[in-house]
Amino acid sequence: MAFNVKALAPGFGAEVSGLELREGMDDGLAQTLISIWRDAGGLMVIHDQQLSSEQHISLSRYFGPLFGDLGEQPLQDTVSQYIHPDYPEIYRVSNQVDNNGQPRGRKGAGTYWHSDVSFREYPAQASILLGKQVPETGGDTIFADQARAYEALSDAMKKLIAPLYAWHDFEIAARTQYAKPVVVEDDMSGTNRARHPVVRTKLETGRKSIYVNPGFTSHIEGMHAEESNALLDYMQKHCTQPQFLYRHRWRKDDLVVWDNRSLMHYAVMDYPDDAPRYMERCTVIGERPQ
Ligand SMILES: O=C(O)CCC(=O)C(=O)O
Repeated sequence: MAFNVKALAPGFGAEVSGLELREGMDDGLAQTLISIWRDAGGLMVIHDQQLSSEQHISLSRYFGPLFGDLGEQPLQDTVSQYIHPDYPEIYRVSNQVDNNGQPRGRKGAGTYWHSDVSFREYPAQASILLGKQVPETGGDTIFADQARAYEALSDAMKKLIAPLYAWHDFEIAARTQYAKPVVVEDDMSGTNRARHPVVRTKLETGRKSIYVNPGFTSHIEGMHAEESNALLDYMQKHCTQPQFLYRHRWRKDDLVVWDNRSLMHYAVMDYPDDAPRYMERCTVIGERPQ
């Protein structure tokens, strides 16, 4: 299948067009797309994908097992109300309500810098988000490349953070970032707290990235609160500088695949409620950060 690939931004990201994944995905095409994604630093946009839920799920599984597939604590524990009623592999993000007054997905999901599911021992690797309804303007998603952010640090700072571990805690986001009453106490059940290295290395490439995020990282282990807060504040400023960012302006039927091991993202909620936005996400479970 012939298709076009272009760079999205000078430092990272690939844009793929001219590909109809609904016509079928085989091992060869999947490996080609995974290589493009990996070489582009873990960000790939594939335009014009009118996929059924089954097709979305089955192509996502080429990237690895999805949350829930391995019988581990499912992602649903933290987002129970927003899981697709017929497809437990799909998490929904939306500003819309259905005819019964039920939300079609989490409203305002990810309106803060985060890396998906970093509060688990085995956090998300790829997230694969399909934009089914997108506002005419606004509702962009911003990605921050944490590998290049790491590489830009001084050697002294790299040495300082190399041995550090940080704690990630779902409650940080649930209690501070999400609009009430969106998060319910049920969403807090299970183990949603994990300890990870501040710098992680991607298994396939050996490339290092900063792995703390304002959404879920509560503190750096072994530091006084003032020290930990100061270092995390510095990291946030450093990691979100414009040269590390790509801002995605959604087109309907964009399929965006990002690697949570080396990218943070931020969903910009600047669109009105009467501009429908509906997205479906499959989430690939990753390795334990090293
Ligand atoms: O709605 C978006 O643009 C992204 C939502 C988000 O942060 C996520 O799915 O993790």
